[in-house]
Amino acid sequence: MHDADQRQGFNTRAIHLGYDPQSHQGALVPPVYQTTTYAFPTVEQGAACFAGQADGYFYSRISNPTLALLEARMASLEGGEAGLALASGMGAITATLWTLLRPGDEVIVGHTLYGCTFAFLHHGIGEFGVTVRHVDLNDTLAVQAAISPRTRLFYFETPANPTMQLIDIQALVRIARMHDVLVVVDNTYCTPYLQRPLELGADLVVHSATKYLSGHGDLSAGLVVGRKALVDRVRLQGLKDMTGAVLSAADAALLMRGLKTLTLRMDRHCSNAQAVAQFLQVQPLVDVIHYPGLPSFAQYTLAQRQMRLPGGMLAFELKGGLAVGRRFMNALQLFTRAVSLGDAESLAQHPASMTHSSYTPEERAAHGISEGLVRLSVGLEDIEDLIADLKQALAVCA
Ligand code: 7XF
Repeated sequence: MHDADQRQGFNTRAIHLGYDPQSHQGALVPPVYQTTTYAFPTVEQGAACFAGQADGYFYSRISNPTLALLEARMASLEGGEAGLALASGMGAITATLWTLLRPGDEVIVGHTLYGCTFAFLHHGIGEFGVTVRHVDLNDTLAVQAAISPRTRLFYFETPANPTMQLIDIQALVRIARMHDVLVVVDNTYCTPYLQRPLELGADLVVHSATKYLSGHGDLSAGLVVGRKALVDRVRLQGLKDMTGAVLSAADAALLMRGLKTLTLRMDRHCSNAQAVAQFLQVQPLVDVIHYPGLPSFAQYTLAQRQMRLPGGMLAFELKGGLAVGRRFMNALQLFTRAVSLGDAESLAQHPASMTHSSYTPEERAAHGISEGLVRLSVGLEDIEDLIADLKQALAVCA
């Protein structure tokens, strides 16, 4: 019996939790339940499932045994009671917010957010009667001033995509508790290996599992983790009735394969990113660099306290702004010009024209996303080769 429990280590749980090969013909790797529907022994049993009076699978848009194993593993790794797998990060975010917010409600969100999350807030749920307020969530007075009796939740990324700004989760949770407000954290950049918001008091964590959790750029997935009562609501409203953003069982199985090597990959992402940041920091052409592992990073102390390691993402600006940034990116030979993050391959992208093009130029300026910002997702290649590529691309710009 390999059924790991919460006392076992992170890696052991990522590999074994919830699965006993002896219950599955000895198969080392869990079988994939490639089925949409489930046979009821009797009409009465089917009715009880639909009424929520009996446990059991009845339709894979709602639940599936392969997804259930993934959900149990992610719940354990995040330190939450329950998990929910969805078809994408946006599936997880939209299902969660559609479930928790109603017309007339207010939501307080971080200063900067991933472009499609921003678009969903302002052009999706914002057009259905929810008021969205961006606040500097590290400014306690500003947060308190923005709260009203209609405020239902705080929503943010830490580090934020693409600015790398951090939010002090514990400090914000303290304010949320005083006002009966839920705290929802997008933990995509960190994964539960680097940061566990639920242990700091957050109510729900959402993920784009398309990134580090799967880790190989070959699937789209999202996850929600937190208290069972909340996650059940997201499953039965946001997933089942509102978005239908169900993850395929085959992708759930691939995602579980990714989880088995999560900490090994994250350790390498972080050490490579640290070396890249230290290299870039001393280049004459680099104007400003944002990486939580640099002592010059404005929130270095918070990063040390809140994150196990500083992560694999960084952003920087070159002297000469957008024009030089473009020349630099076009000169890269090993870094791939692509959006997304957390893959084995190192990726470089331009937030203003790519991931954050759903902001208007005025909105980008107001939300701290400069037009010349270059974002790197540092991969798993040999660090000497990554540095050599950056060096030759900088030489082209000099
Ligand atoms: O729906 P997806 O799986 O692509 O996840 C959406 C999402 C949610 N939260 C954060 C912090 C994200 O970064 C993303 C997706 N970001 C990619 C990027 O920034 O490169 C998307 C490429 S347009």
